[in-house]
Amino acid sequence: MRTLVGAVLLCSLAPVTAATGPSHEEFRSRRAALRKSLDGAMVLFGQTEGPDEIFGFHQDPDFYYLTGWMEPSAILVLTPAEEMLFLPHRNEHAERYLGKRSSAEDSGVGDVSGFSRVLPVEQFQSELDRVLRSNDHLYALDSQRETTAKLAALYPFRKIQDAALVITKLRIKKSPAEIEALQHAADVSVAAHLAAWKRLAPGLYEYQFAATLVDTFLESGCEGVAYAPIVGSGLNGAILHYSTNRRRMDRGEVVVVDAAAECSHYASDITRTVPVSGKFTPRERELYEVVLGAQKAAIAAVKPGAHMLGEGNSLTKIARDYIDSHGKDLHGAPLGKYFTHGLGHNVGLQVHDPGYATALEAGMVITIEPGVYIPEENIGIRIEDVVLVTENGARVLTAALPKEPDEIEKALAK
Ligand SMILES: [Mn+2]
Repeated sequence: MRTLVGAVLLCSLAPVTAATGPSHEEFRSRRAALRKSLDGAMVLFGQTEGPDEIFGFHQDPDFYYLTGWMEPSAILVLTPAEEMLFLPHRNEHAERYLGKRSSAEDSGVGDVSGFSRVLPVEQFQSELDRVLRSNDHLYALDSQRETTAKLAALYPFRKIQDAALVITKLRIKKSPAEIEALQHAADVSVAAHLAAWKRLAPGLYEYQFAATLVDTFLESGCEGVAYAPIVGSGLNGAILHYSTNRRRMDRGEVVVVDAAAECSHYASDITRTVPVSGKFTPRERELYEVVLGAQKAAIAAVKPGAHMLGEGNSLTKIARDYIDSHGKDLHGAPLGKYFTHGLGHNVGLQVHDPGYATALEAGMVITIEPGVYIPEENIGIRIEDVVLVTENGARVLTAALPKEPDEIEKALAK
């Protein structure tokens, strides 16, 4: 009976988000991996409440990656030898608005947080003083300007190094649990595109298409969008980050749909370009085949050791060369100059997950998204998939969404 009461108490203390996403064990092993590569002390500040309670609390992604902690104003201290989570005291006034919070005094806080040492924030400075006696190097995030400036004021004779690269080196390679989460976000996003395709017809507004996408994300239990959905028909398709979504779509044009869900903190990122009437015109299909050929050529070259960028046989060069050697604009010029953005980026907790110039390694997850944008023809075409680099090649996490033009027309047929 006593255990039962204990379990019930713990449940009522647990933050809602503990039920989804990776386990405490996963976060603990991330910290263990980071501490192994650390040659000093690292201090990370969790997001504070901020002025933005209307749009909800968003944890700092690096802080989340290492802690899974979703309550505001926590601080993390890591050294090769130890790890500590600092929590603010209870604030009854704030809790009336925002719900119950954990504090270092709670009896079950170790189980709730996954940390064996949880201390009140008042002890942060004395504990940091202590660990710095045996650690020369101090790491903090350059991106957390205000708090890092305060640290620098506390320790004027220490050079504070940016923690970002150390953390990115871990974040860039996804664990099996992360790959599972990314696959789930991909699956929900694919289902959302298919649901929106079902209602696509001349006369539908871009925002109505977006509504079905977002509806599917939420119905599937995901938090929402990984980024503002882009539904760009006709000339809007040539605007790379168009998200106004106000236009009425018409026959004889294609719509660029770049939209994906965020589920249990992990993002996806998919683009498809589909004909509003259900059938590509011959010119649309011609241009579409060029982008598709470039995307397939780049995906076929994804493997450990390949490079995204560079003049050698990089994936970007493969895609650009393909676009430049297939198809022409209305003046007979090659199409490469209409491919006006990067070929892809890392995906993970963030849709644009941090990365750095390095050869691909197994476990990295990237997008491959060539496009051509020709305002003179009122057309943009982009095709984007999320790709996991495997030991000997690639696995396309978003492969379930058709991209062959015949398959798209079949899927759009009413
Ligand atoms: Mn993308």
